[in-house]
Amino acid sequence: MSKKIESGSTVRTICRSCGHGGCGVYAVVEEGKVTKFLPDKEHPVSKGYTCKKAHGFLDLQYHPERLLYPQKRIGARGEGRWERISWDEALTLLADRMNQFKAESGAESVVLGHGTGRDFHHFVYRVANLFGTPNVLTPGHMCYLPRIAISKLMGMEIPMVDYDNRPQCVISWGANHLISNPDENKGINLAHTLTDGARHIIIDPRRTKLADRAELWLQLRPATDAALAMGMMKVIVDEELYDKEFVEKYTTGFDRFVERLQQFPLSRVEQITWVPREKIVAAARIYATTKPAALQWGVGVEQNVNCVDADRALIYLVALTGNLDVPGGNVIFGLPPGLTRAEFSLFDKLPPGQQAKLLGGDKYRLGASINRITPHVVWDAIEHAQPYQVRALVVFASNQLNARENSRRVYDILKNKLEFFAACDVFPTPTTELADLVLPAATWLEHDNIADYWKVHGYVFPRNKVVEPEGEARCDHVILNELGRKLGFDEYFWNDYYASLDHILEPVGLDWEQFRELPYLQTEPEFRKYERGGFKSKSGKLDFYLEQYGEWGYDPLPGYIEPPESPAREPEFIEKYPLVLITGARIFNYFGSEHRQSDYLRKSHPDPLVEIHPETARARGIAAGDWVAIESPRGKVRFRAKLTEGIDPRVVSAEFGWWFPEQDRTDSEAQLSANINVLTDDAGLLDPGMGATNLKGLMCNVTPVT
Ligand SMILES: Nc1nc2c(c(=O)[nH]1)N[C@H]1C(S)=C(S)[C@@H](COP(=O)(O)OP(=O)(O)OC[C@H]3O[C@@H](n4cnc5c(=O)[nH]c(N)nc54)[C@H](O)[C@@H]3O)O[C@H]1N2
Ligand SMILES: Nc1nc2c(c(=O)[nH]1)N[C@H]1C(S)=C(S)[C@@H](COP(=O)(O)OP(=O)(O)OC[C@H]3O[C@@H](n4cnc5c(=O)[nH]c(N)nc54)[C@H](O)[C@@H]3O)O[C@H]1N2
Ligand SMILES: [Mo]
Repeated sequence: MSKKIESGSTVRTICRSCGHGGCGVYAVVEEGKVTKFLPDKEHPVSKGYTCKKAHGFLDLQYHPERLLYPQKRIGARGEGRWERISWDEALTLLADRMNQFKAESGAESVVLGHGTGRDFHHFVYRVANLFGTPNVLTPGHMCYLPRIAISKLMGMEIPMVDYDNRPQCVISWGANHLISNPDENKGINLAHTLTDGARHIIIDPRRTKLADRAELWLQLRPATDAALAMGMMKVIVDEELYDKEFVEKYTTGFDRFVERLQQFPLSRVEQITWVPREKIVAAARIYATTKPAALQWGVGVEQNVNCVDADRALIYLVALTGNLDVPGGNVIFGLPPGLTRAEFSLFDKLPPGQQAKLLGGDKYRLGASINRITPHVVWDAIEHAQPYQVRALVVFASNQLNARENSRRVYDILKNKLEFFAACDVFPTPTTELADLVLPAATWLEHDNIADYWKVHGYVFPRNKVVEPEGEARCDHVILNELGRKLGFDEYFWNDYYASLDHILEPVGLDWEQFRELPYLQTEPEFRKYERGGFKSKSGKLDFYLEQYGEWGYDPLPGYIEPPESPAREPEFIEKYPLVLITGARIFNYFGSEHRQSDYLRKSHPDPLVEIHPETARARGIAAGDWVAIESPRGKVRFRAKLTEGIDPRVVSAEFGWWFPEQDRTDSEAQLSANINVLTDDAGLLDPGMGATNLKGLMCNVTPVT
């Protein structure tokens, strides 16, 4: 049972204003309402840090436009006419439609979905697996899951930075952790590590806040990270700066890998990446010779056609320099034994034969190995019944129209092609406006949960409920638990949500009431585990040459290919789209497409911004603050110019997540006018194994808006 919150009390919890969560906070409650947040100085991951998104969340929590009741569409889709219905009606309708599609077209014709990592996804998979659909649509094809998938294929979990044992050198590689703070680790841990004197190298096309203080800033051309990593490793091997003992004892395929490195002489790497060779050599030497050194990478590296090659090259770089699973390097952490969400997800309950129907499973084999799909396979199935007809999409916490590539295609599909669309969200959005059924989700302040950071640090926290839900909002877990029962899987769901928390905690000998009183559970990290158990690969070692990748029809060794749109394209194309475009470098005030409703946060960042070099702007007659049009072969959007010397004159960088809650949500042209995914593509040449899309390093033009 949840505890009654006394007026004027504080509740210790974990801020999830950033979906990934979070910073330890004390929420102050006065007369039943949260009034402020105080930092939890004892929190071992956030260490007393919180940001303005916590405060801004108060605007969201009590915002008059929050979704508070289930709603059914009346009239045409996207017309904005709704009928309030009861929860029982809503869930009965949803379950009936799902069962109807299953009976008529197979369970695979229903696609479930979720957005970025939140703490209820295991419930989505539990429902999907029992229901019988292998298809769950997520952003995992180009966000973090590629790292997880390739690490798995190499026989390990993803190696993450161990800030607690103070790296002496950190590379921030396509990761801007002071801004994208809640991702994997907290920015505060990087900040403390630097204050303590660690050397710092930044690999980023943009001069981020720390770049001036960093020892080295490599301003590479977007989407060329794989080539840069290969170039650095060539230096490290040529100069014999690598950990020979590690290579000899714990790896296979090194010879073939070294042969591949010969394709990356510095002259070529310099030409591909635009990074002067002296800097490549300097970065390689510093990283290889400063011990321990940590490599913090982000989606800057993954959101392009070279995604998996960059990811595996970076893992090899860590391993080659003796920084894998050592204190202060990149460590393979674990959760407390037994607390695994994978088991809760019941992948073993997916009926026989259904896994083979995973959309895109025969093409994007690495994605399929961890049950992830790239969106175009779902759109193709809806639009062309290829390889079969998808009829329904049931999505939790995902603003599909904003976050998915090629938004105009997504709009057309959701509005005109999809038979049934249900969306569960905290707010009405341009996406929920296209749904047939809308379910109101409770916020993180309104329910208890077990927070495991989904990026494993070895910590698991109780995330305590602070206030009762507004209106009839329900937390996603409760909704999914009820949906599971409505679908007829009573055996696997619970009468009471708290029983599901008890179920998860049972292997550690606790129930929720006991767990909620604890600060956290922690598994002490163990280091150099490969010395005892090897790697979980066929060879028991870390393979530089991935046989399985070859068998799937991909390159067994990392390499580099030019993005489908790049400065190397034919002159007619370059004339129209001369600038390299980055979409979606993170914004401090906002998380994804959220928070635009908060006056407090919006005040200091009211408009969508595109970063342009002053020279590039001048040549186009653009002044700081002007509205400009950004155009790609998919369409055109309108942003405000932010001039900065911190970007290459050949590159521009536009924010993602923009829509306008203050404007009519059913006015699709207004809502798409600053949606950067109008410019990105969902298909064409993608990362071969994962289907990662080109969100960084595509081509565009920028012109003044008259
Ligand atoms: N061009 C471009 N596109 C990108 C990216 C990029 O860098 N560039 N980044 C990509 C990445 S890395 C990711 S992870 C995705 C993110 O993809 P999504 O997670 O789909 O992103 P959001 O648009 O933020 O949608 C989140 C929605 O969840 C709602 N919400 C918030 N909390 C809750 C809750 O507790 N329950 C429910 N039911 N709803 C909630 C919010 O109101 C919001 O509408 O976007 C991807 N898209
Ligand atoms: N404030 C805030 N925090 C967030 C989010 C948010 O929306 N707002 N979103 C969350 C999510 S879903 C995610 S996935 C993470 C992402 O967080 P990060 O992994 O840090 O990703 P980004 O901010 O997209 O990009 C990081 C840096 O990569 C650079 N970059 C762009 N293209 C390239 C390239 O081709 N190569 C290299 N090396 N660098 C490149 C960008 O300039 C940027 O400075 O942040 C999470 N945290
Ligand atoms: Mo993400």
